[in-house]
Amino acid sequence: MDCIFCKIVNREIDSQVIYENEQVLAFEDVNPQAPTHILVIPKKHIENIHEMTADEQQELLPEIFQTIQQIAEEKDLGKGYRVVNNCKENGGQTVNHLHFHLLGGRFMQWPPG
Ligand code: D5M
Repeated sequence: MDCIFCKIVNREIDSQVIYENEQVLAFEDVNPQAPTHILVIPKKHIENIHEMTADEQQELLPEIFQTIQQIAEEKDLGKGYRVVNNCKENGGQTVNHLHFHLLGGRFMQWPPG
């Protein structure tokens, strides 16, 4: 499968890994949109949040959100941050491996474009 994030998981291409455990990987976004911009992904290839089974949700979403909380602590994002998931084409998803953007270190505008 030709998935860039699977290649990052398998260390076939380089990335700046922030955290990893058995199920989850967090790494720096290559095109940062904020002073802190980290992607948190399941290691397992799941296309997007809409394709997650109920079992995958139960197993992986707590891990992903605990990882986000932990990184936010480590990155000193006590003033707040934004978590973004883009789902499929109209959601602005460009990499078809489920990922959550953790953005922080500046004030976030609303609504998004
Ligand atoms: O976001 C996909 C995100 O993935 C986008 O912010 C760039 C990032 N990206 C793409 N390739 C890489 C590599 N190789 N390393 C780190 N980050 C990467 P989306 O929500 O799908 O639009």
